[in-house]
Amino acid sequence: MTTDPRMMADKRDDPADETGVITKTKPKTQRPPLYKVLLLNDDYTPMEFVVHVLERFFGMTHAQAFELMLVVHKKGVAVVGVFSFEVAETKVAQVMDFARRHQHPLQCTMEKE
Ligand code: TYC
Repeated sequence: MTTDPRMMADKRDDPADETGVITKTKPKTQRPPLYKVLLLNDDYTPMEFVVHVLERFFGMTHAQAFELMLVVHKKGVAVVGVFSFEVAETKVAQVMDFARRHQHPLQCTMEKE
């Protein structure tokens, strides 16, 4: 801070000048958008396969995975995780590829939160 007139190019630095009322600028930090990864129910994929998927690709314990599998089974769909775009895209691709290789119709999608 200065009161020397030769140094007062910026009005915000002058305590006597009240014409420039903007005293602070808000730093606008941009958070990256998040994406929900959804698992959909179907009539054919075995429950144990879904439990395995949730353990393998979403880091859940067997108990967590079993509980969430039942939510999908009963309600039709559930959010299994929230990630950045790239991580969500990778999870969806991993699940879809794993299900396809085992010839199960399990569907996994993503949507912006
Ligand atoms: N509904 C399936 C069954 O009864 C189990 C299942 C659960 C399938 C969750 C998909 O995302 C799913 N075998």
